[in-house]
Amino acid sequence: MTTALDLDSHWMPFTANRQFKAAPRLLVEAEGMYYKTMDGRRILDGFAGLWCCNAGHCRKPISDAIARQAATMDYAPAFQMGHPLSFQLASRIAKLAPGNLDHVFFCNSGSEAVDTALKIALGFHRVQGRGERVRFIGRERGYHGVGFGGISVGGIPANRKMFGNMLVGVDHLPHTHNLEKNAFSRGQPAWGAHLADDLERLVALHDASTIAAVIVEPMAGSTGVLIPPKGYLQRLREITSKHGILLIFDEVITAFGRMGANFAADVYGVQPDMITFAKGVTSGTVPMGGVLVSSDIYQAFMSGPAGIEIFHGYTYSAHPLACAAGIAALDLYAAEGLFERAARMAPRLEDALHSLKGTRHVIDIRNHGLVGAVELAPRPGAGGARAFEAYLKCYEKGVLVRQTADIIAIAPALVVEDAQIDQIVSTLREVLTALD
Ligand code: PXG
Repeated sequence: MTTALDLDSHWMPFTANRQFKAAPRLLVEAEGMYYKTMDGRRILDGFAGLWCCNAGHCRKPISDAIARQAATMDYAPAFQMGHPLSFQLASRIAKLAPGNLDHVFFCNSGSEAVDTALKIALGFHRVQGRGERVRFIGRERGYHGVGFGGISVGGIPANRKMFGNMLVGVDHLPHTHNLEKNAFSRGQPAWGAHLADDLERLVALHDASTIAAVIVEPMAGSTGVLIPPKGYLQRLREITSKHGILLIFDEVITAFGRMGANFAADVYGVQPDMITFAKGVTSGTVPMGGVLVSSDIYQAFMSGPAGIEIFHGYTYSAHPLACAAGIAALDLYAAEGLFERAARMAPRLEDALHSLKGTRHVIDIRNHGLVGAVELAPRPGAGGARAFEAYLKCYEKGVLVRQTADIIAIAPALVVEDAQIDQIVSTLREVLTALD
C-alpha cells in the first residue's frame, strides 16, 4: 500500500513532515460522518474535515452540481467577464447575512478573504479622503490565515516568528482566555467583557484617525476554541463605531451553521462592517472564500473614480465549480435545516463534552454551537505533546479530532447524530484515562 506511494515530493502544510512520512495517515474515501483510511479502516470524523464539511462528506446534491458544472463550463475569465452562478451565489449569501452586509467579493480561501478584507478596509477609507487610516488591530491568539496580512493581524507566535516584519502598523488586543476565571464555562463565559476596553488604550496610543479596522474571530477556533465573553463583542462594536473604525469578523470557521445560525454575528447579536468566510460556503468541497461587505462600504467604492473600483482579485475569484458547489451547499443546508439542527444538537454536544470534567489531565472544557474543546494540563517541558498523543490515539481508535497546543477541538459536521457524539466523547475519555 503506502510503500508504492512516493511520500517524499509533497511538502505538506502545517505538518511534521518527517514524523508523518514515517507513519502516514492517509484517507481515501469519505461519506457522511466517516472517512475510510488507505488501510481500510473507518474513521468517525469529529472535525468536519478541517471545520469545513458542514453538510457531511460526499453529499450527492453537491457532488452532482460540481460534476455538472465541470462538464458544462469549466472556467470563465474572472476580470471584465462574468457568469450567472457568481451573481446567484452572491445574492444568496447576502440574503443570509445580517443587517446591511449585502455585497460579496469572492476569492479562494480564508487567507485570501482576510487579505481582501484588509485591503477593502484601506481602500474604503482612502476613497473617502481618509488615506491616513492605515493601521490594523488584531488580537493575540487570533488566526487569520497565512497571507502576510493575515499573519500580521493574527496572534499565533509560531505562524509569525519565521516571517520577518510582516505588515507595519499593526497592534493587538489581549486574548480572552483565562482559566482562573472561566474554566468549565458552558457557552459564553461570564468574565472578560472588559478586555475589549483595551481597544480604547490602543486608540489613545495611535489616535483613531490612523486606524482602519479591527479584525477578530467572533469565536477564535484555530487557537483552541475561545468563546467570546458575554458583552465582549458588543463592547468592541461600540468602541469601533465611536471612533469610525471598521469592525471585521473573521467567520471562516463560524459562518454557515457552525454556531447554530447563519453567522456568528447573528448568534452574538453584533453587526460587523465586514465578514470573511470560506470553508462551509461549499461545505469544503471546492476551495472558495469571500468577504461580505456593508452597503456603505460598497457604495463608497462605487462613488469613487470611474473605472475599475478596486485593483484586486484572483484568477479563480468566483470559479464556476466553486459557485456551483456553493449554491448546492446552501440549498442542502436549507433543505435539511442543518443550521437549526446544529443549534438543536449543541446542548447535546455540551453535555457530552462536560461529562469529561474530572477525567485525567482535563483542566478545561468549553463549547458553543457545534464546537467544543478539551484543554489538557501540559507535560512539563513538552507543551502540546500530551494532546498530540491523544489525537493520535483517538485516530487509532477510529475517531478524528483536532489538536492544537494542549487542546483537543471537536467540530463535527452538522449532520452528526447523538450516538456519534457519544462515540467521540467516550473515545476521548478512554484515551485520556490511559495517557501519561
Ligand atoms: N481565518 C480563520 C478564522 C480561519 O480559521 C483562515 C482564516 C484561513 O483559511 P484558509 O482557507 O486560508 O486555510 C482560517 C483557517 C484548525 C485549522 O485546526 C483552522 C484553519 C485551517 C486549518 C486548520 O483549527 N482555519
